[in-house]
Amino acid sequence: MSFINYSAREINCKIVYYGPGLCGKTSNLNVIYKKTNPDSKGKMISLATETERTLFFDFLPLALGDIKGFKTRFHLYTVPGQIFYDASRKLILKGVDGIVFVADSQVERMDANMESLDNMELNLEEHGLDIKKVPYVIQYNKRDMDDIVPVEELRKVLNPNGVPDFEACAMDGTGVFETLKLVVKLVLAELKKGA
Ligand SMILES: Nc1nc2c(ncn2[C@@H]2O[C@H](COP(=O)(O)OP(=O)(O)O)[C@@H](O)[C@H]2O)c(=O)[nH]1
Ligand SMILES: [Mg+2]
Repeated sequence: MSFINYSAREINCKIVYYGPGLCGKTSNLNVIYKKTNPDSKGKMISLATETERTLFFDFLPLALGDIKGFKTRFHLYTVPGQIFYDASRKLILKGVDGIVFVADSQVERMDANMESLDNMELNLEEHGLDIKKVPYVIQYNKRDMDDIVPVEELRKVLNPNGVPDFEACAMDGTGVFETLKLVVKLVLAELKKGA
């Protein structure tokens, strides 16, 4: 549900990076932020969850070209992974235009991946959204680590519908822009359908 600002001639889109705690969501945004031209990005807000009174998201507006004279502005968010921040996760999904599910490839995080995926589908449902209809890509992160699940297995378990998926190492940036570009492309395609 993109937000159109007619006076500024801007279309605002929201992309949410979802996934279990420590899977690499913030690392994705850090890479994107670092490698983006200063003219096309706003301020990144990134707050730790350990301290009190924190906002539980990362936020990164990115301007990525025009549609019919309107600038498109993408707002990238991450959700807190920990179980007890469910209310924040739900809130952050409100009005989402595109989703990146970041999976942690480590064998020991497979249960956490599945739990987070279930939680995401449930929270989307509560907003009346169906993951089969929202622009959606999956990223298998931490491919550089030892003791990881083979991609074919990750696919079977986390991607039964065969949405676009990517291998990544968010620490060095591998796969980060491929993932972002595809979800942006899907969101823009959806926008043009409605335009
Ligand atoms: N080896 C490795 N470590 C990663 C990768 N991505 C993230 N990390 C590390 O995993 C930890 C958690 O990452 P973070 O982005 O904060 O996870 P978040 O909780 O999903 O936001 C950090 O120490 C990162 O440096 C990766 O692809 N490979
Ligand atoms: Mg984070």
